[in-house]
Amino acid sequence: MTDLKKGIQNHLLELQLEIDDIFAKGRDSVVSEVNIGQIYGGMRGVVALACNTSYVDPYSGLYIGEYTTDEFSNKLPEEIFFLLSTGKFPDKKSLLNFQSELNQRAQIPQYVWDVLRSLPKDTHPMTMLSLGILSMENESVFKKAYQKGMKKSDYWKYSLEDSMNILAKLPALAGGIYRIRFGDGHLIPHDPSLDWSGNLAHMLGVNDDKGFADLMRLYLVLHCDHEGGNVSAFTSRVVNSALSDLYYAVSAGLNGLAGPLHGLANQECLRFILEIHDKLGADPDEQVLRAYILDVLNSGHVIPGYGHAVLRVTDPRFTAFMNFGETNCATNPCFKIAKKLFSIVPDILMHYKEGKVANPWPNVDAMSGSLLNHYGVNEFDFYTVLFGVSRVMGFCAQNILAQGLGQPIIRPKSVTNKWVLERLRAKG
Ligand code: NMX
Ligand code: MLT
Repeated sequence: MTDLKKGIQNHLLELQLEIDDIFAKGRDSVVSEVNIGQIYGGMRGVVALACNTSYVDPYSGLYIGEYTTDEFSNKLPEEIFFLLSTGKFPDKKSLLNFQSELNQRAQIPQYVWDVLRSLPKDTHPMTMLSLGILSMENESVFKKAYQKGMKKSDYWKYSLEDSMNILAKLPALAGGIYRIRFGDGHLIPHDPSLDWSGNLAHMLGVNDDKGFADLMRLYLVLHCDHEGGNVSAFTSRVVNSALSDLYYAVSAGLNGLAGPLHGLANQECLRFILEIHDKLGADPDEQVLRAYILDVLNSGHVIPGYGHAVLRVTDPRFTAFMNFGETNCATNPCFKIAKKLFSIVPDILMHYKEGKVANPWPNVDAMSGSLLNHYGVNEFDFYTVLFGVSRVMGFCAQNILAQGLGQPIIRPKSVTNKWVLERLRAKG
């Protein structure tokens, strides 16, 4: 048994003991009330599911295990996947074994490229990523084992296998999508001497600058997971709870991530910054920029990269990216505009329409695109693919642990307006 599998098994035993203790103390205890506004308002703030990979504190941001964003942001993505799924960082030997496993499973079947090359030339890269994963669904070992009648207690082990096969292929899949969609279509071979993020940087074929490889590492760490309620992770979890294998569940999660209010804000931020650069110049006057931002808001559009459903402070992931930019591309025009927006937008959002925006501060997307642009990845339609490569780690870890804990199909109750009205009448 690999160190990763052993680590997950031990983590599941620990988590199960915690859950047994919680149930013994108060299985019927109420932790959250749901009001009518929340039923119609996206369940905002409703505590309705357990997720033990990560947690988002509204005032201190993302924790993975006990580690703050600042404490884990210097790690390798492979170490992060270990932490998400086992609750601990790997030792050196376990890390090397994991990286070797990923290298052995990195080869993508030719039919995947045939599918992707058959698509219209202007297909969105997120469509290509979701489809690329789904096209391999027939490789699922979970599905084959389920059809043979495997025990429920083994589900997570086969989902771990599917996870390893999917994660291993993501750098080549993302690199190939970039080369097919934006380049000469020539695929750059996987380099077994490079780690997971190093291979992604390599197979994009954009920039062999060490700074770009460092950015890819940081990028794949910071986007990995964001507790269980974000659209992409929650979608993936709900789909996998029906025992749809991880190829279906990962593809579904990526489809959620492709939304402009979620992962696609990643690309929309750079589009926004480039429009400012084109219309107002590289160093716009503050008052002119304020007027521009208000025009965007008054036209009914959101300011991409700002706001959050849970956070009520500047996203620590934004801060990590900004610190990277200060060190590596402080004079880049897009980076400077992104910084200027950071000095202006929160104040505007705080006061706009009596402060209707619950969180006026930047989220993970407000800075990341400017850094990619600096290193020559100018096709911002591709940016969310990088977000997706990282987020698949969270999808896989959350679903492996949920299966290992025997969590059932997710199926909350919906009600009609009629039901709500009758409820209100009964309350008088
Ligand atoms: N610009 C303009 N208006 C905003 C913004 C923003 N950045 N954020 C929220 N609002 C509006 C929101 O549209 C709503 O308006 P209305 O009542 O007219 O529909 C009002 O403020 C209240 O919304 P909130 O409760 O503050 O935000 P909610 O929790 O509903 O949504 C987001 C959270 C992240 C979807 C929202 O802040 C947003 O649309 N941000 C811009 C898009 C973005 O950056 N998304 C990426 C999030 C992170 N990620 O990677 O997924
Ligand atoms: C994420 O990383 O998923 C985003 O910040 C959105 C969220 O947490 O809802």
